[in-house]
Amino acid sequence: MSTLPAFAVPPSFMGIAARDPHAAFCIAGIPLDIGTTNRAGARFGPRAIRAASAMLVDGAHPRSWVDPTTLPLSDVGDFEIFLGDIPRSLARIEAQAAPFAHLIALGGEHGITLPLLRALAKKSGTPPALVHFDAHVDTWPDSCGQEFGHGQPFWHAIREGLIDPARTVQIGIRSPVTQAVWDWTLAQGVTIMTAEEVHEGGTAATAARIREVVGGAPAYLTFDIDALDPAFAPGTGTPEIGGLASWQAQAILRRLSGVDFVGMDVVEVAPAYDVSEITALAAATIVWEYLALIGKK
Ligand SMILES: [Mn+2]
Repeated sequence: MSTLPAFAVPPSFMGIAARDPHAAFCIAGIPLDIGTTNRAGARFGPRAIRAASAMLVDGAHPRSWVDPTTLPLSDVGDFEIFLGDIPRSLARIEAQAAPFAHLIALGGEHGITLPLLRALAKKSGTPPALVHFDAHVDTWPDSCGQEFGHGQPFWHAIREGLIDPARTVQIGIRSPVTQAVWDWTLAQGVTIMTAEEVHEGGTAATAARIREVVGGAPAYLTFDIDALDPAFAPGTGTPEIGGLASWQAQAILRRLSGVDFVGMDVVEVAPAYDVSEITALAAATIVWEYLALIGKK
C-alpha cells in the first residue's frame, strides 16, 4: 500500500520501483500498433495504462484480500519494436518475452499476443488453455491483405499449436464476421460466448462455463479492451456496441480464482480516443484483478 497520493505515484505500473527481470511476475509494455485495421494509436496504451494504475495502490483486493503492490512484481519498461516492420517486431517481441517467468503485457494491439504465445510454447511444451475476452474472434486468415495484423493472432496460434483450441474460450464476441471464419473457429473446438450470452446468462454462468472449458490446464488470459462496450471503453481502435460493462468483466474475472494462469495481456487501448481515461483505467484494473488472482496462488 502506498502512502503517496495517487497523483504522485511514479509512472511505472502501480508505482512499482523494481525493474528486476528475474521477479516472479513482470509487467512490460509492448507499444506495437501497426497491424491495426481501423484507428491506430495503441502504441500509447502502455503509458496510459500505467498512469491510470496509480489509482490502484491504496490497499488490498476486496475479494481475495491480495494487495497486488506487495507481490514479487517488476515493471521492466517497454519492449523494443521495429517501426513499420511487423514480422521483425513479432520476432523481437518473442525473443524479449522468452526469459520472463510470468509476463503481464500491456499492449499495443492484439497482434502482440502471437509472439507472446510463441515464447510461452517454447518454455512449456504443452499448449495452454486460452481465456480470450474480445469483441472479435481474431481468427481471420488475413485482414485487408495483412497476414499478421491484429485480427489474425488466434488463426496463427491455433495452426501453430500454441494454444489448445478445445480449452479456448472467447467471451464478449459480437462483431460482424464472415460465417466461414466463425465456422472455422468452432470447428477447431473453440468455445464462443457472445456478449449477448453474457448479458442474458449472467456473470456467474459465464465464469462457470470458462472454468469448465479451461479445466485444470495452465491458462493464458488475453483481454482485448474492446470486449467492453464503447460506453465503458471508447479508447480503442475497433469499437463494437453491445459489449460487456466493466463490472461484468470484473465479476467474471473475480470468479476465476484457482485457474492456473501462466501469463496475460491487455491490448488495444488507444488513448487518443479515450474519454476521461476510463479505458485506460479499465485496462489497468483488469491487470490488477489478474494480479489479485495469481497472487492468491
Ligand atoms: Mn482482439
